[in-house]
Amino acid sequence: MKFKLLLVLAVLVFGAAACNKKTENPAASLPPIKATPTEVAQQEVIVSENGFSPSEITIKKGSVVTFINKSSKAVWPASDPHPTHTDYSGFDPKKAVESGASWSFTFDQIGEWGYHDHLSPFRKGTIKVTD
Ligand SMILES: [Cu+2]
Repeated sequence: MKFKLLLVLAVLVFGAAACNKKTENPAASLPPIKATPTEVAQQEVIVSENGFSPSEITIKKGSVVTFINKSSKAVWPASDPHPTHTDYSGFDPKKAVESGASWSFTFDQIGEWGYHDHLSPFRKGTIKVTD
């Protein structure tokens, strides 16, 4: 009787183990993707009362630019032309970036992108995206 119970337990345990193996994530057995830090660069643009700094940057395609609002008012970095932002329509947070907050955007289109602060359009900058 005791042996039978053990046998049932053993079957249950092995059965559960087999099930677990089936649901295991197949990606877990793949080799890890190597990080290529040279391909994805990070660039910061500070927004202050004086505008964007640096106002002109050159980055590689796929780089991330983070606009950090260090001014006392909300800012809204967006692609030219104002107010439609159609040159590079994705380059637009679609809302204001509050004082103290930041907004990041990945530039994956090659070109020279003029931009402005949608809330104070006289503040301007340029981001050159190269291959
Ligand atoms: Cu605008």
